[in-house]
Amino acid sequence: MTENNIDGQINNLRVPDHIAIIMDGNGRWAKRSGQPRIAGHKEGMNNVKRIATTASHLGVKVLSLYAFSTENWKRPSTEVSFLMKLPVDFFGVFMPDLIKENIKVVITGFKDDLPAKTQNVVNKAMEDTKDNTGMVLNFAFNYGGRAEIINATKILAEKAVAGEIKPQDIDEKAFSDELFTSVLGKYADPDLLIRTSGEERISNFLLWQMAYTEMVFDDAYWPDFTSDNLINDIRTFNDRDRRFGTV
Ligand code: V07
Repeated sequence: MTENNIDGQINNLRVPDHIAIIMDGNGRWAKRSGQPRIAGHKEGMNNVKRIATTASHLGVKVLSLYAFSTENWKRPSTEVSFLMKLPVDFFGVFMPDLIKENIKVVITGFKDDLPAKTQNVVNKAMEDTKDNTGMVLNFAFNYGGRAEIINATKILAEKAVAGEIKPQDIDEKAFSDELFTSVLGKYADPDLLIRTSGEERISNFLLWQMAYTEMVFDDAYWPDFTSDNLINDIRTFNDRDRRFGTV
């Protein structure tokens, strides 16, 4: 945890190392002002940059954002196509800011199932930022918690069949090593999950990794979620007692 006191404005804020966010409410944000859903997604994308910048300045080590779930393919095809272009827009507009902020981009999810163009763009973004030493911006993209667990299980089963691992050697460490989040090293498990827009569910995000995560549900729609919301939610987190099942 990083102690933060930016210019004396943010006193005694203990900033969690890994914050995960379910960016919900983009469609409702658009509907509220009579706009199509995609207008909400676009504004939501702009907010990713604002919140990532704030998190980086606060000293967050990993910011994980749930961008697209393995279930989202069931949405209307026009919306899916639009969403698949958002990473292209995002890096097209914000790559210079990410470089300036020393942010490293990682993608966790089933990347191979993405359209080729989207894959190329995200691979290039990871490549262009791989030597950055600041905050890790982790996009959970075509991600699903159960699918991730099954994927890890298959890998371990294949290793067992190939004689590379003994079933009795499968422990929490061996299992975590096969999850997408293993690239996050010691920060693989979020300390704090924030879900915007008032819904109080995990919705198949980071199931294994959230065993001990504190959850804060914020009523703001994602496009309206500001740095002040983030700081308030961190304060809520700070006010809770984390005991990891001990007394
Ligand atoms: C998406 C904007 C944020 C609110 C949630 C719905 C819409 C950024 C990305 C993104 C993903 C991968 C990547 C770089 C950027 C994104 C989707 C939707 C599918 F490498 N925002 N955003 N991807 N929205």
